[in-house]
Amino acid sequence: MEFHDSVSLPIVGGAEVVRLGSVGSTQDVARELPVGSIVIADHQTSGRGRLDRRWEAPPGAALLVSFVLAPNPILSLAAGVAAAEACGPRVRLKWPNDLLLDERKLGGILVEATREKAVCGIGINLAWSPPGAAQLDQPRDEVFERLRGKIKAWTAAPRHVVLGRWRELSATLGRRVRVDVLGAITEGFAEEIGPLGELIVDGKPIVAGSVTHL
Ligand code: BT5
Repeated sequence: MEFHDSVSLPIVGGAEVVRLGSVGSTQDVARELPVGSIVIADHQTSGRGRLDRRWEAPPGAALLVSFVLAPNPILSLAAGVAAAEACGPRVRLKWPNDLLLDERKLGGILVEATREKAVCGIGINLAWSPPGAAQLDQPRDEVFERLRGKIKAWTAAPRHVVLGRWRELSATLGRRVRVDVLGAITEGFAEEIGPLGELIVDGKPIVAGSVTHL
């Protein structure tokens, strides 16, 4: 499919899919749109991850999409489940928000929420990946259409069902991990995820941070 600037296609409920050629970040366009909207871009000049990290992808080589959704405390995990299923059976999840293929990072999820809405950005490497990362080598439109359906289903699913599916897809649970919470490093055994998606390491809940599988 061709990507054009500023072409909008109506979807049910008055929301829209905005398809862009080049944009700073799909997150910033999505933030201004109503719940139900989707922003997809061919290229981002300032794609971002968490904590102001950069998200890199050459033009046309990745799925770069932001969904405007209702706030949901386990959105990051529901989106991870949706994205893993949209990619295929070999994809696993690393807490809190990475998609892994053969233990390498295939994609990432960034949730930026206000009281009214949550903007869920998903980046998936398709035809290119940075050194040490993975790529899916599947057509962008097909991955996007599957992802759209899965996001709809998993964001509406009951919390215990999302958590159960996340556990099945997890590459983190049952492993020794190193956790970095704003520079404070701990190591331990990743035992479980709690009811709000927190990672339980040696009995202690971790609500945010970066995990390395050991
Ligand atoms: C993430 O952050 O993994 C969330 C990435 C979300 C990107 C999407 S694209 C659509 C939407 N619009 C945006 O502007 N963002 C979202 P984090 O866990 O902080 O990981 C970021 C780190 O991943 C970087 O510091 C790099 O080390 C690495 N990285 C950057 N680009 C990558 C890529 N294409 N593939 C694999 N790793 C990458």
